[in-house]
Amino acid sequence: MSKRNPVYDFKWCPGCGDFGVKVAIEQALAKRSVERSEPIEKTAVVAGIGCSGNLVHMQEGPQPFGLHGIHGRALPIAYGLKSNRPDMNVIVVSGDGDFLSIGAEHIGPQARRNLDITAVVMDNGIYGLTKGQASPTTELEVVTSTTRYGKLDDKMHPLEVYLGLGVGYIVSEMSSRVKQLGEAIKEAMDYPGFSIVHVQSPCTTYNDTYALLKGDEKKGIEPLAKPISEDHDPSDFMAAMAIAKGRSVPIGLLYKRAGESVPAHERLAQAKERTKPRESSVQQLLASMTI
Ligand SMILES: Cc1ncc(C[n+]2csc(CCOP(=O)(O)OP(=O)(O)O)c2C)c(N)n1
Ligand code: SF4
Ligand SMILES: [Mg+2]
Repeated sequence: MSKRNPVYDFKWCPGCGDFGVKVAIEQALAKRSVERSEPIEKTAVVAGIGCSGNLVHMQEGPQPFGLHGIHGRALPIAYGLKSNRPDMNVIVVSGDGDFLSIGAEHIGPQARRNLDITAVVMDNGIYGLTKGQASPTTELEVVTSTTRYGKLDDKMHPLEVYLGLGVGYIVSEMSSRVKQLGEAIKEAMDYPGFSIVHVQSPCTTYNDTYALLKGDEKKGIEPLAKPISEDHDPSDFMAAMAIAKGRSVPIGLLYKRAGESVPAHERLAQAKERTKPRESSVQQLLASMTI
């Protein structure tokens, strides 16, 4: 396909942060395509369910392959795809509910496996598609349709979670910084292993955090989003954790694990070179049977 999906009639609300993420992904893919002389069809975008996941249908211009899966299962689908087609560039697009609530159990295994994909997580601190329920990243005490007395669970801090689960490459960005976000996604795709680009992508309908993130001088609001200091060494795990635990929303490359990153499919290829597969006990039993 060379045009966006003509039959999927979905529209983001005016001002939705996901517009910026869409353009950033288009820019990142276009740049990758030129740099590697690689057709755009060498990329597949695997989407979860949510306004964010609908990005897979909204892309304009030359189209990557798109797979729209089930809620919370974008990572296992990406795992299946990448395992069978390691030559493909695989991106996951997901929301805070999709990735960090129903789908959270998949982050750790893929991080330890070092699956060579890039997950772009659009965090709006709410379930947007289903009309405004609390998500793991909704602030404590916020009233939503599922938290009528205010949210009672503490807010999750995704960057700390990613670090703790062993993700090797972590970027924190904002949807309104389209050019920088596009560059960050492109670099994350170049990383040979599991990378996450966590994007603050405000929901203008149910949780409009633009003023909080960017600040508002007239209202005396200090911006919550602050660029990571140029002195920061992304290979310093403890420094990355200290930034992640800070009060502000860091912007930039938070963490890149030191040393060589050997992705899952290369680990398997290397293991096959090194060792012969051992027969299972069932195979041994069958071999010993005389009929
Ligand atoms: C198994 C299952 N449970 C629940 C739903 C309903 N559902 C669809 S999207 C969604 C939440 C989406 O939130 P998020 O991932 O933050 O995406 P957003 O819409 O905010 O971008 C839920 C609960 C579903 N589709 N499937
Ligand atoms: S409901 Fe929120 S997340 Fe969904 S399209 Fe509208 S603004 Fe975007
Ligand atoms: Mg959301």
